[in-house]
Amino acid sequence: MKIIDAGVIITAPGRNYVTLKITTEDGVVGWGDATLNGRELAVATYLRDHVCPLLIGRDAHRIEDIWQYLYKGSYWRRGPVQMTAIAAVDIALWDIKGKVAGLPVYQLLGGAARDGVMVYGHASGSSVAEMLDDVAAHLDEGYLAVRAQSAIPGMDKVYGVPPKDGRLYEPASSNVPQEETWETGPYLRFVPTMLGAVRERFGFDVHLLHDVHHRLSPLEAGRLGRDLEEHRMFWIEDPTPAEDQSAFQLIRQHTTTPIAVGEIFNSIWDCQQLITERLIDYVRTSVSHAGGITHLRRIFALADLYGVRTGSHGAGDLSPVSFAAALHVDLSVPNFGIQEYMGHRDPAGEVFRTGYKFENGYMHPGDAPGLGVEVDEQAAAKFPYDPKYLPINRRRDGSMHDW
Ligand code: EZ4
Ligand code: CO
Repeated sequence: MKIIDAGVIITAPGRNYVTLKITTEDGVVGWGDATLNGRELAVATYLRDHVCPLLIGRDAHRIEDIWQYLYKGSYWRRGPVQMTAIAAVDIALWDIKGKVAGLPVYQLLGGAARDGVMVYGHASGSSVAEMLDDVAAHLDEGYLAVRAQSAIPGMDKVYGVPPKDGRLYEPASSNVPQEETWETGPYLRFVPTMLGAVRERFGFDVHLLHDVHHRLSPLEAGRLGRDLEEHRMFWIEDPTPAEDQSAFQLIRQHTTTPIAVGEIFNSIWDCQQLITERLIDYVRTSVSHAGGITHLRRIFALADLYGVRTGSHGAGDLSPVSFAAALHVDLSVPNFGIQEYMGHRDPAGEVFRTGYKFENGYMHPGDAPGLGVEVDEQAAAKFPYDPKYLPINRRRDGSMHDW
């Protein structure tokens, strides 16, 4: 079944998304997500100029071979741009295979290993009281797991807390990155109290998560983990910049608070040491940034061997196409842990027609053949690309810090 067309759609229904459309000779269309927040056009160009021409005439059914052809064939391997591009192709080919088979993708992956996929939502506030109300709202909606982030006294802007004007907390609204100020001391002093307040009000039945967003040193992360032990966290996420994998040995020596890492990883090699030395508890690689369903399954299989569970990234900058793909993988792997679900704000729903469902804290991708998401190209054309950058962090002395 030959591929006869491959093209890229860039649209901004609320935020930027890059979508790959692959068409086969018998008219089957597959969709892939190629969105790399803040660097969207690099992936779009990589696909348009270097990948799409190579797809024409290839057999859409040979997913593994096409994956290897694009990965090994580029000579310059890995990196977020290439791996997001390969992911888009891979996701679109799984969509096609499902549509041709008349089966939802999770059935092709071995079928459902559970009835539903537990997701966590984002609760936040510009004060602890406001954050607690947001946790309550999530519990009312049925969530069993909630990530809590709050503004920190003495700090101007903090990751995970949206501005009052209803804008998203990332990306920045301007055409240069918004600058934020980071101070480790106030953060480390405040966070245990903030998360303790959640336990005080809601008890220990709700799964509680927190994203550190790569900002601490290994020793600081060990101290935070230790301070949070009494609050029995589901996890703390990205405690340190994780390209330094051996740093996690130090964190592990100091705390039993579970650690989740990997949303910015793009290959199995990025998490090899973390998994094989059991330095983390959850691997957060995503289907769209880590080489698609084909490569993500390989990472998750390695993780399973070492008792590491999955906890994939699912922020709003991953389009509904990759969110659906994530749910298919989540439903089918033995070592699923949890799935992040930030949702997509309208008008994203005008462009992406989804079939996945949320019920009582669990999600299901639905049973439509393929991924179960269709893209309305006419609607997409109404929302032109809108250049945006993620924010950056500086310390008070002006030096750059991890965001
Ligand atoms: O900052 O996806 O856990 N979720 C996150 C996200 C990331 C964004 C970056 O584009 O850390 O909110
Ligand atoms: Co994160």
